[in-house]
Amino acid sequence: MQQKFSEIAEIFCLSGDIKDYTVISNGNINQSYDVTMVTEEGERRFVFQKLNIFVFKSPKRIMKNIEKITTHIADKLEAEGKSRDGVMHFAHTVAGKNYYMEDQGFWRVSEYVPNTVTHNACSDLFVLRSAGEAFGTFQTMLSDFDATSLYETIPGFHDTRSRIAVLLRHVNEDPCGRVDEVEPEIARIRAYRSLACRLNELIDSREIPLRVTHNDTKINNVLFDKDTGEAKTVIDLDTVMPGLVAYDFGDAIRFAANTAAEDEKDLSLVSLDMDRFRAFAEGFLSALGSTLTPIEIKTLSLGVFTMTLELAVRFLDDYITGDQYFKTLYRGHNLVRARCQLHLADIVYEHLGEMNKIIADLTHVNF
Ligand code: GN1
Ligand code: MG
Repeated sequence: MQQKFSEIAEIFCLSGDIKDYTVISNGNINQSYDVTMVTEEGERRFVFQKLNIFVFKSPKRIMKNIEKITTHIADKLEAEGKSRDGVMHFAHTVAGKNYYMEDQGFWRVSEYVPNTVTHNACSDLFVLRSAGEAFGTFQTMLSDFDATSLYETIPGFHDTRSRIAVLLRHVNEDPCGRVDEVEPEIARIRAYRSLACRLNELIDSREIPLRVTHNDTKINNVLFDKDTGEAKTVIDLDTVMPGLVAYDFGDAIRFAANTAAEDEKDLSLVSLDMDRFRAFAEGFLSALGSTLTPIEIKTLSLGVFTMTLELAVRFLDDYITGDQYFKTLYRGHNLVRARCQLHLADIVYEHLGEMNKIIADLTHVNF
């Protein structure tokens, strides 16, 4: 790898030698490395990333989107006299490209934001409030961005209705002979189908507006200041596309308010921590609240349910089609993930009223 990284460093015009690197284990899709280089000015750290081109069929389009988004946000931060650390910065090749494509892969390099940490799980309410604010602010920053100028990098990414339809088609085809084993899960997904498609209906009837959203708001997609715990930078911009506020809110909660890991085998550990929910919601709504329409506010909790069920559907679909999409660490990993998310969806369903009450309380909107 060292040799490969030297080659890539040169292509991205980074001077100095590779000192060492570690594999970044966060993320279920791309391969990421934390690379330290020794330069004349001292040590510098970068994130070298190899994109998964099975998942991202048009990686150049992703990088085009990212260029536009980061420029837009950086210009705004600058105009407000704030630090550019709040937005990711990618290295460019001699030819001015923010990627390098070769036979074996598609590479990009971003600067490591100094003095930051990521969290895979977090019970610190200050950190969660700050994460909520960061994702809310990210959306505010892009509220005047021309959504039509973005490529839809994964068409139908959060189209829950079509995700379920695809799953059920694969259930009929049963390409790997794994369907027998998952009958109970499929029955539960069928039972939830109409509620899970409610957001689709609201989009169809134009009752709910599309905005530019992040679409992958796991808390480990935020960099936090090591000293203060405050959120500094939102990362992983691969899926920034038109979407619903409820997607970003929902995906964040299903990950951050779950008291267990996304792939926990012991389902008794899975629960929804309502203090964490409230903390994230407070931060998110403090950044976005006044710009949201009543219907957007009233569908935030539904977003939590929808995102949780949708991910169960995606993990289960990947399992029955042979584990090609998400990275897996062992046989059956996707099934474990699907069961965990489905169990969480049951819990979220039971908490819809309580979540709505908290959101009503924070926004003064009557439900
Ligand atoms: C993937 O790459 P990562 O881990 O940030 C996935 C998300 C899922 C998530 C589940 C492009 O995100 O949609 O919610 O795994 N990203 C893509 O952990 O499919
Ligand atoms: Mg990602």
